[in-house]
Amino acid sequence: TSLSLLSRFKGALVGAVLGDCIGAYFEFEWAPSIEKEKIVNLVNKIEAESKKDKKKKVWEFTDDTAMTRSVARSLIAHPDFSSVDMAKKFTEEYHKEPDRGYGNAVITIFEKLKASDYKDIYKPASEQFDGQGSYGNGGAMRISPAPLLAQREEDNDKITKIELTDKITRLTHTHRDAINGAVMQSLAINLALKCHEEVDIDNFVDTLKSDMAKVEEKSRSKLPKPDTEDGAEVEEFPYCKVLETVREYAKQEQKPDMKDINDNLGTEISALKSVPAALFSFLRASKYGDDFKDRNPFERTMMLSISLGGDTDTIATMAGAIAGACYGINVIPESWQTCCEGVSDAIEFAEELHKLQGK
Ligand code: F2R
Ligand code: MG
Ligand code: MG
Ligand code: MG
Repeated sequence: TSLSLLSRFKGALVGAVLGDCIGAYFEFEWAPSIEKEKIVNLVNKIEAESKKDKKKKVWEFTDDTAMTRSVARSLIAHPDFSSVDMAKKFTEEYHKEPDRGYGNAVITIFEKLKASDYKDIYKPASEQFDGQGSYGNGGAMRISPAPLLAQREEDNDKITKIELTDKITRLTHTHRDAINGAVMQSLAINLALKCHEEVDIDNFVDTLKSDMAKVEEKSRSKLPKPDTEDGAEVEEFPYCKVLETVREYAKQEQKPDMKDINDNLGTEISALKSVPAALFSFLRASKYGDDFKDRNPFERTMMLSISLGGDTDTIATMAGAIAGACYGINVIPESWQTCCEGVSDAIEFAEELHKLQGK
């Protein structure tokens, strides 16, 4: 039987929340990798906790989810996209709960937007880092509602999806790598919405690579070349290049070495060094059990993505969105859902976005 689109929408948004809440547990450690026992223990703890009637511990979401919720709410209220509304939602949410663990630089944008009374929405982001823009993964981490909404524009080919992602990302991130990372995450979610039970890794990577080749070709001429510290030559197609490494590690018979993943994909706060790790986690876990053999592919995606270390909440939120879009809500453990903050809202957003299909 084929999965309903609604189930996949719920899976994507709930997967994103769970990745953030569970992954955040290790973000402060900023470890090069997390031992599998630590992750198994945390998951066991969550599953035991869910059986409690009273005083259940709730794992809280961070900036990743705070911003995703604003993207969802804004797109639901304005399906044709309102930059002012979305910028306001980001800014108001930040001022309401500033302690969700936002990036150090992005908060300057919220201050400037508020002070300027939302006059020039795209200006503060373009001024970040002396005009270079942020290369952080803050655009990619929050993008999941966009490919769900843009699913309705299927006939319009991929342009709509890419443009919507671009406009949402630019509100805070104007660096080429941040924008293209958000685009790759968005396209990966869209592809996952169409996956069947068995994920074809080669086909997934090939499709993504051919789309990213067009995206990177376009930004070569349109977006400023990023500065390099030592004046070294800038890689013109960094996402296309890393996709080959993702393919290799996802497919190899042997369990990949964590150090290799860290060195060659990255688990950092930058988009270029975190979006590939999320995609790798999803693809690898679709085929191999590795350290988490007794778990289903969704659970394995989450556990593997956290075990990579570094920016764990963000890599897990991105991996969770892709896996959820692929496998749907029914494979996501009930116990995880009851112990994470913001799950019922995510389900509601999925329903609202689903209602907008065909409109
Ligand atoms: N902020 C966190 N976690 C704390 C990270 C501690 C870590 N040890 C560390 O700082 O290395 N998590 C949340 O932030 C990430 C999303 O960030 P976002 O929204 O992209 O924010 P921002 O401030 O724009 O960028 C993040 C940092 O990246 C560096 N950076 C970005 N662009 C740069 C540039 N052009 N030149 C130099 N540095 C740049 C800065 O340090 C920024 O502060 C997620 O992980 C989320 O969970
Ligand atoms: Mg976070
Ligand atoms: Mg920034
Ligand atoms: Mg993070």
